[in-house]
Order: sequence, then C-alpha cells, then structure tokens
Amino acid sequence: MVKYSAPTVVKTAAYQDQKPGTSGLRKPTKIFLEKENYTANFVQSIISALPLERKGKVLIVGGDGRFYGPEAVDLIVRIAIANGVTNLTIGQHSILSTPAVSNLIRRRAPNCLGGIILTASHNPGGPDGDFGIKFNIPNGGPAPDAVTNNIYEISKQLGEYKICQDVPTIDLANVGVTEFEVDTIGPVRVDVIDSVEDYVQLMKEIFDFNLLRDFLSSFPVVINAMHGVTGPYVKRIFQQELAQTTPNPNSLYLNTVPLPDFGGHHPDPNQTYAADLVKILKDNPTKYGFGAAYDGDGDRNMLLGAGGFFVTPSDSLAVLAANLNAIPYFNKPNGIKGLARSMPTSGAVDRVGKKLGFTVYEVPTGWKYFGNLMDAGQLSLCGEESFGTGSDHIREKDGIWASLAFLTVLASKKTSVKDLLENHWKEFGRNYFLRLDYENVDGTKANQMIGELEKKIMSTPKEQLTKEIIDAVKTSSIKDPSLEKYKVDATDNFEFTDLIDGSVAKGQGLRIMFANGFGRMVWRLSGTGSSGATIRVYLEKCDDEHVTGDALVVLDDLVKASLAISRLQAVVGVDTPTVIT
Ligand code: G16
Repeated sequence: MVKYSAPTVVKTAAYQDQKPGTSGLRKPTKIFLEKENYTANFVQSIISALPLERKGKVLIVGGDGRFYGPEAVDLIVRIAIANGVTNLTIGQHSILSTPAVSNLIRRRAPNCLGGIILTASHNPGGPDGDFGIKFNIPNGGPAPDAVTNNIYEISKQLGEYKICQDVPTIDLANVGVTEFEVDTIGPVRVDVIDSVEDYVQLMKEIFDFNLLRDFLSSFPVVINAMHGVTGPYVKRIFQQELAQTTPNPNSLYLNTVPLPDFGGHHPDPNQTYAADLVKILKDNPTKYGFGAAYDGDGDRNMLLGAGGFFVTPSDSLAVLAANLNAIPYFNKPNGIKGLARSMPTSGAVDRVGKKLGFTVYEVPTGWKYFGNLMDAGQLSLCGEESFGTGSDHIREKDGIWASLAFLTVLASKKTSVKDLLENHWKEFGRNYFLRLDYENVDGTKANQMIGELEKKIMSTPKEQLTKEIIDAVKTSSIKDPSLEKYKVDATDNFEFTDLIDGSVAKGQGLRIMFANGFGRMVWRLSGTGSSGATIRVYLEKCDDEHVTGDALVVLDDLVKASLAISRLQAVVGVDTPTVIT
C-alpha cells in the first residue's frame, strides 16, 4: 500500500463568527473562499469535537451539489484523516441529499462518527450565493445545541489545524474504494458510493412500490427538483422504479440536473420560488393531479394538487397523521408512537392527535429538537411549517419521503388532493394558517423590532392589547370584530424544556394567543439566513364550520393586527412580505 507522510500542523487565526444557526453554518460563499482558512478552521472545529476513538469508524461526507462542494470535500478528507479518521464514505460527485446522509449514518451505526453535509439548504448557491457546512451526529440527526455550541467554542479559540497535504485527491466522479497508508495514522479507506442506492432501498422498505406504481400509471404528476440534490433521486425513484415498463409519458420531471448555482434560482420550494411548478399545474388543471418541489438539499417539500391547489405543510402533516396506517412502515412492528410539530406550525395535527388518541409534542423550530423523542421511541411522525415533514425512518426531514407518503394516501383513498384536504377539514376542523416572510431586512432594525415587541406584549395589559388588535382588525375586510373573539389570553416568548435530556431552549418566538382557541400570532427571526435578517410572522385561526375558505381572506384581520402590533413598518420600514406561505 502506498504510504504518505504524516499530517502537518498549520497555524491559523480563530474566527469569532462561526456560530451554527438553526441548522449548520451558513454564510456567503465568498466568505468561505476569501477568508483565509475559513473552511479549514470550521472543519477542524467539527473534527475536534468528535470523540477521540476514531480509528475504524466512518465519517459520511456529501452535499447538495452546490458551488465549492467538491473543494470542501477534498479539504474535509485531508483534515479528517490528519485527525485520525481512517474511514470516509463520500457520495459520488460529492452529492448526497440531507435525508440520504441521515440514512447512511444510521445504516453504518454503531461504527459511524456522524456526517458532514455541505449545504446551505434552500439558500441560493454559486460564487455570489451561499455555502454551508453542517454536522450530523451518530443518530443521523442535526447536531443538537450542546454539540454546535461546543464546535463554536472550539472555533473561537482555534490556533492550528492538522492536514494531510500529500494524500491523493479522491476521484469523486467514479464509485470505488481508495486505500492508502498515512505515516503516524495507519491504513485509510475512502469509499465513493452511489448517491442514491441506500436511500432507494430505504424507500422500498417503507412504501408499497407496487401500489404507487399502479397509481402513478394513471395519475400524472409534476416533480420539480429545482436543480438541487434531489434530481438523481427523482430520476431513479419516479422515472425508473415507479414507472411502468416505460416512464409514465404524462408525468413531468423538472430541473433534475443538480447545478452548482441551482440554475441561478432560489432552491426554496414555496409558491414564489417554485413558480414554474405552480404555473404548470394552474395551466393544466385536468392533466396533472399532484405536484411536488424539493429544496437544495432535499429535506424540504412543497405539495400541490390539481390546478395548483396548495397544501400547507401544517395541513400535509395533519393529513398524513390521520392516514398513517396506509403506509406499510407504520403498521406493526413499528406502529405509531406519537406526533410532533414545531411551535409555529399550525395546530392542525393536534386535532388529529386529540381525535385519534396520539400524543402531540410541541418543540422549537429546528429538526434537531425531534431527535431525542424519536430515539426514545415516543415519536413517529413530525413536521414543520417551513416545508419539513418526516418520520422516525431517519433523523432529518425528508422531501421525497413526504411526497411518496402523500401519494400513498392518495392511492389508498383513490381521491384528489383537494378532496382529501376538504374531507379532512370537515372531519377534524381547520386551522387557517399563513406565514409572512420579510426577507433580507436590516438586522439591527429587525432585532430592535423583536426587542420592542417582546417588551410590549409582556408588559401591556391584555385588555389594552386586545383593544389595539381590534382597532387594527377594523382596517381589514372584517368590519365588526367582537371583543370576545380577539380577546388576548396569553403572551410569551416560547421556551422549551426537552422531555428526554432536560435541556432548555429559550427565546424561541414571541406569541400572542387568543382566548377560546380562536387563534394566535407568532413572530421570530429566521435562523437560516446568511446575512441581514428575515422576519417571519405566523398567523393562525381555527374554524370548525367554515373550512373551505381562502386563508388570505380569512386571515386578513390578523395580517393587519400583526403589522400594527409589531410596528413593522415604523421600525423596519417594510410592510409587504417577500414570500407568503
Ligand atoms: C432548517 C431546519 C428546520 C427549520 C428551518 C427553520 O431548515 O432544519 O428544522 O424549520 O431551518 O428555518 P428558519 O430559522 O429560517 O425559519 P433547512 O431546510 O434550512 O435546513
């Protein structure tokens, strides 16, 4: 075996800004490219946080195909080996979706150190876009706060990193094994694997592919991979595995080639950034019965029905919860253990839990907060309003899984998306929901607004708040708001104590809750941006009787109230959201 020289130690200056956000470190690509050792420092910090017992254990590495991914992979390989990691598994072309990494980590357990995912998720890519580095722990899930805080602390004090300068650059274009020896480290093995194979296997274990194949043969769909990582997964699963002898000629698969800059688009599956999908469904209302789009790294999903009928992520979670028994995975022995949602996600799933007798847990925004409950065997299905849906099959949200799950429900009920949703609302009642995003606003002003709003909702008497809300509601399409309906019941800044490990997460979102379960307003700052700030406002109203209205019309009152109470226009200078979900 060829032997390479021992690792070298490179002196470096620590950075103070490598604090991971909601899910990993995300920054403009330029920062990773131009700031000396910026990537190396963060990678060394992740590796330094790993347990010292590394020999013989594998580290999974992959990403969403964005610009700078392959170069970062090369650096990770050299730094990881220099720090005693002797086995690495990398996706071909450095491509692995976030759910696929989670699955690989779990399949390699207990001999897996975790995974490094090169992604900034739904943020744009390319030299002028964003890049990101995220660490997943050995359960397959995003690193929890304790781990990311440790990585951050290490990064702030880092004075050097170790690197194997002369080991060969791994050929990422071809599946294969590279073995060599490194002086003082020993034998090293690097596997470049097919990016989709293990994931496809998992999907076959979860779903009835025969049922789906039959259904899809007469139910044309439009799938939009948004030039993100899911392209190869879509091709393999939808166009090969789930096709009849030839691919369903009527179905349409868009943007299935991963591109380093996502074709110049924002790989965020919502109605604004996946407008091409929405348009095709609207223009062909009788041709396609279902549409789905996924984000850059394949963990988010947007689902649509014929004519562009939009399914909110909160509702898709509830519908899946009510129909889990249609999916083979949830029958015995796995069963349905419990349900969960992030705090801003609507309470639609709570209604299902209540009626069907499942516990529903509420956690802060961030998939990492579901992991402990899943590991403890208390949680089967969970979701977030931010287009995330998933189950305990892995420890990440999973875009392709979500669409296969939804299609399975459609196939088993032989119904359209619209009818499925309307019948669901008739049975369980409806939580009208809207999320307003004010993207890329001034960070200082956004923080000022949130600070002032917190003071206000925590110190103003509830009667006074109610009055201010009613005054604002009068400017909406609802002309005669009753005091009773808009009565403020409680206000807080959401705080969470993990049921399993007792860890506490504070300051997770400002809330005004109305009495009698009428609804609520929630504000928080996004934790996934790379510069400036994005303010998210979540509005929700419950209705058991009138369930087929238009959320934009039904929630006009709370839109006006949220603007007035938060003083968004006065403090931040904006009042029109850039994205409405
Ligand atoms: C990440 C997390 C999600 C979370 C979302 C929130 O999503 O993985 O669990 O819901 O961030 O985003 P924000 O803080 O911007 O509201 P992703 O898809 O970006 O990894």
